Amino acid sequence: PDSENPAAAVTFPPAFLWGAATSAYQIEGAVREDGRTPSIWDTFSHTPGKTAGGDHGDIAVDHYHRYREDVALMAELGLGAYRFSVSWSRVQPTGRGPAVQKGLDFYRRLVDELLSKGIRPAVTLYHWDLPQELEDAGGWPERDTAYRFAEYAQIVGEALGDRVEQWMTLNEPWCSAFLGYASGVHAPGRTDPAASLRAAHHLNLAHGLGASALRSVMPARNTVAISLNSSVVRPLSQSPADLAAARKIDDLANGVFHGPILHGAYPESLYVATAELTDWNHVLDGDLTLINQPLDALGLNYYTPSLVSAADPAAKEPRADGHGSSDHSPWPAADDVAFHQTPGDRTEMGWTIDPTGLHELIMRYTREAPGLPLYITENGAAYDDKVDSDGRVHDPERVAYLHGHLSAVRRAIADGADVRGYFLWSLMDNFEWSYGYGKRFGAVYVDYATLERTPKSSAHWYARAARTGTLPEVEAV
Ligand code: PNW
Repeated sequence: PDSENPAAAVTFPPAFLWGAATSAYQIEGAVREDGRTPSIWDTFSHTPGKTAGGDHGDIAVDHYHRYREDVALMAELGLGAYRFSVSWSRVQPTGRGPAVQKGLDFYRRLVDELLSKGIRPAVTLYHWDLPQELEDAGGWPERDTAYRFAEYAQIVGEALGDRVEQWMTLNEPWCSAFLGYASGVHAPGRTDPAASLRAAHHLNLAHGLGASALRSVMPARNTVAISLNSSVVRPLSQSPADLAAARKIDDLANGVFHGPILHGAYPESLYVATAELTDWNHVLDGDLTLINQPLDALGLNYYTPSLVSAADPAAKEPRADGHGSSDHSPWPAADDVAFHQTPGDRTEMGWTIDPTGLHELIMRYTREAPGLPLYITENGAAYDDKVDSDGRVHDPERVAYLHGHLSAVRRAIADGADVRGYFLWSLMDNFEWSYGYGKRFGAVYVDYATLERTPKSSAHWYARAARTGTLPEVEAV
C-alpha cells in the first residue's frame, strides 16, 4: 500500500488541521492580575525543592500581556488551529461561585484575536491548575471537586461557546491523578496511592459532568472531547509474567480512564490489581453512566512508549519510566513491575524517540473507539536549543522528530484511522512543570531574559507543512 512506499511524498488530507498547543500556567504569567488567585501549581512551584532551580510561572513567557504578538506569530506560521487552556482560578478564584468578568474577558480577547486571523481556537478547560482553595478542601480525591468542575465548565461554555467550537474537558488526567497524588512530582505533591485512585475516579466524573454541562449551554455544532496521554505499553518479552505486567500498567495508564469514558466500565483486572489499596466504594451507583458521555472526538497526547517486565517487588530496582525522580511510584499497586529504557535515540527529556508508538496508539484507539474522530492534541520534543551567531535557532533534531511522527500519523490515516488534526507541543518554549524552564519544547524560541520570541527552523519547517499539506524534506530548512 501507499503507506509503505518510502519515496511517496507525505501528503495529508486537505481538511487536516495543523495546530500548536500550550497551557495556561506554562505560558501566561500575570498570576496576581485581574482577580486571579493561586492554583496548586503556584503553591507547588513556590515550595522549595519542587521544581528545578525553584522555577515558577509568575511571569512565564508573559503571554497574558503578549497574546496579540503571539497570535500574530501563529498567523505567520500559518497555523490552522491553536489549543490553549483556561486558568480556572482566573475565572473562578475560589473554585466556586460567580465568575470574574476580567478573567473571562482575557480569553474572549484571545479568541477574537485568533478568529480574526482565521485560526481555530481549541479550548482545554483543565490543564492541571486546580484553584488552591479546592485543594485545601481535599482536591481531586474529594468527590465535590468534580461538581465544582462542572460548574466551572458551564461558566466557560456560556462565555465562549458562541465562538469556540472545539472543546476538551481535561488534559491528561493520568498526570493529575498519579503524578499529583501518588508520586508527588506534580502539584499538589501528595504521595498517597489510595488517594490517587480516588482522584482518577473524580477526574473521570468531572469529565462526564463537565461534558454534559458544556452541552447544556453550547450550540449543538460544538464538539466535546478529552485529551488522554494514553501510553503505549510494551512487554519486554512474551512470557506470561511480562504480559501480565504490561496488562497491569495498561490498566493503570489507559483503562482507568478510557474504560469508564469510552465504555462505561473500569477494567475488571484493575479492580483486582488495586484491591489491596481500595475497595472502590467511592464509585457510586450511576457514576459510570455519568462518565460515559457521548464524545465528538478523542485527543491523544504522545511522546514515547513504555517498556515493562515482571519484577521482584523485594529487589527495589530503580525505575526507568521517565516520570521523574520521586521515591514514590506513580503506579499504585505495581511494585511487581519494572520499567526499562526503550532502546534508541532520546530527546533532552530522556524520552526515547519512537514514531512507531504513535502509529500503534492511533490504531489501538481506532479499534477501541470505532467511528470516533481522533486528534493528536500533543506531540513534540525538548532539545537544548541555542541562538546561533546569525541570530537563528537551528533545531534539526526537532525537525526530524516532527517529520517522523507526522509520517506515522499519515501512515495511520492510510491504514484507516480517522485522524483529523495534529497539535505540536509546544507553540513556544515555556515552563516545563517540575523541570522548570530548562527543557525547551517550543517551535518558537523564547529568550527568558528579554522574552523575545524567535521561530526556530522547526517552526519554519512546520509552517511549510501546514501551508502545503505535505511534509517538506528534513533537510529543507
Ligand atoms: C505533557 N509523563 O506533560 C503536558 O500535557 C504538557 O503540559 C507538557 O509540557 C508536555 O507533556 C511535555 O512534558 C507530561 O511523566 C508530563 O509521562 C509528564 C508525563 C507525560 C506528559
